[in-house]
Amino acid sequence: MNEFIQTGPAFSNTFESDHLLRSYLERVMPAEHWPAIRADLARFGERAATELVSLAEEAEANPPYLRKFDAWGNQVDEVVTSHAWKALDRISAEEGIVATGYERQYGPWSRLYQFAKLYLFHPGSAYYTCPLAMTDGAARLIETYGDDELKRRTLDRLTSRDPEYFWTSGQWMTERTGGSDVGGSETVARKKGNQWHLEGIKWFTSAVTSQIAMTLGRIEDETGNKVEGSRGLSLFYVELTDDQGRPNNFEILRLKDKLGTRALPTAEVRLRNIPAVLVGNEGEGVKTIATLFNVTRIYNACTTMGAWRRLLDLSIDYASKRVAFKKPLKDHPLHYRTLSEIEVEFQGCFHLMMYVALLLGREETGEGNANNSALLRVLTPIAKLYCAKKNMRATSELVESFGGAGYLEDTGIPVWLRDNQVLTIWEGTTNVLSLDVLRAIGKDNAMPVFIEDVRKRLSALQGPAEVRHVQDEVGRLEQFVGELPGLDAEAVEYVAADLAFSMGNIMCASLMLEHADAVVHDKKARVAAVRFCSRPLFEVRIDSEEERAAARALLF
Ligand code: MFK
Repeated sequence: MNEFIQTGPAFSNTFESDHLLRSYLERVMPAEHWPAIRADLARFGERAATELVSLAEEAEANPPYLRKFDAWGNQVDEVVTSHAWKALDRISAEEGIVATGYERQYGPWSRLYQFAKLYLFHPGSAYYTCPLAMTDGAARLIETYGDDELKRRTLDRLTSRDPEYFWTSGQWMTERTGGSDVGGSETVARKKGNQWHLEGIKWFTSAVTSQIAMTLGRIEDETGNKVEGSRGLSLFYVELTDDQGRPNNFEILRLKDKLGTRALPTAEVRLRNIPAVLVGNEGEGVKTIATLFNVTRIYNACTTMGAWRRLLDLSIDYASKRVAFKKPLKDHPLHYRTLSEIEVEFQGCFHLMMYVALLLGREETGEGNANNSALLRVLTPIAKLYCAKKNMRATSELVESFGGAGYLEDTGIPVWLRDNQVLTIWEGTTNVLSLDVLRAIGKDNAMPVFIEDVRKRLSALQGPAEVRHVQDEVGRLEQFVGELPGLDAEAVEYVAADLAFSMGNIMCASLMLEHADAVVHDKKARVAAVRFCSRPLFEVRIDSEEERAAARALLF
């Protein structure tokens, strides 16, 4: 009898094995910083490939549960999490996954270093990166809008490396009436004396075990009057536990039964006059919390890339081990073509994500040029939506690349499919973020800045055909922008996703060419850039009013 047993896929030190990460950082980081950063990432890459993997598996196998009452009938609302989940919290603090961005030891490059570490951390974090994203966003928000008292109370904790002192933050935004359309939120904020209190239900509260949360409430005056819509919402800071560590004037109604991210406790909560502190101006809650979700959106892009790299590495390794039709999968033309196209897409997205991290670091340290803010503003939603969606498509292909094994839970492959799906959803769906790109273009004049940034990068490169192709595609984008004033609002919204993906394509292409030009000895970078650029990049399809009506009539 044939006793054949297939060897499974494996991986090693995730920094040392990541050619693109190393070559990119080595190129971009100043020479005086690189040795220290390299040493830390190399050490962490080993931890990411060993200890973190075991912890993530343990956390996934022991999902959190809600202990609603104790044995004597007292309502305790305790979310019980696994040993591994708690260990991931401690490790994230020790490793400075949030802190690195605020210590600013490497000036504008601190964020790049931090996001490189986050990228390595994520695939073995069981989504502990979700609370960390919100913690980082809250720190940035409090740094920007908090008063001295709030800063004193929270900032050191949110950015601490001491696990005993470290706090995480939730971002409680979504309600039953207000998901993407946060303006529909029903939570009411009332003031008694000098103290605000919030009452309402928050429908999705990830990081419910955090110490604090940033949330929105609609201010109601003594006569019961409220301003409707998003202009009536204000931002509040709440502390989640009382002196005995119990929920502080809120109730955990249930934990969500999610498709994936099962180690992460996401809850539905009822606020019962929870004491709150107003942050920023009354009625500017959405605008103020945007500071937080613009950070979490960059986390989303970064964690997407970490997840993508891991599954792709597993698939590449497996392609060397698995033999079919008398040769390894890697020698089958259709198989290596499929994986190489995914690698090319990955590299484009990687450059886009890292560029946004660099822009964020420059912004926060005042080292950016005059265009930095507008570029960061528009590339944040583009990076989030573009990376998440491209990864989701790649994930389906990569799961398939394992054949039947990819469909078996105990290979550890299906979890990527479940978990990656959240990345296109949380912190704004693809369509909502495409509309945010329009907002950035309309309000922050981001389009000329975007075009100038790409043109400047391309003009510094030698002129092979692919550079000219990208230049032509930028020309098509510019021509479309010229036509925009002639389109009505519905026509513009209709093409918002096409526009966002076209801008993503063009930015990725220019960044890949720049990298390939700078690392001339690196043939892989050139091959990836040429392959990425040898296809249409500007892909906006403008339908007439009749065509749009016909598209709608297909469905409704
Ligand atoms: C990992 C595990 C996850 C577990 C499961 C998760 C599943 C559940 C997912 C979640 O619940 S995560 C939370 C996701 N929710 C969002 O990300 C919200 C998505 N919706 C949006 O982003 C909408 O675009 C938005 C709510 C912001 C629309 O708000 P408005 O108030 O209707 O729009 P408006 O009036 O244009 O914007 C108000 C102000 O905010 C404006 O400023 P001004 O007052 O000065 O005019 C905008 O310019 C500003 N603003 C909006 N978005 C901004 C922004 N400013 C900077 N950056 C932005 N991105």
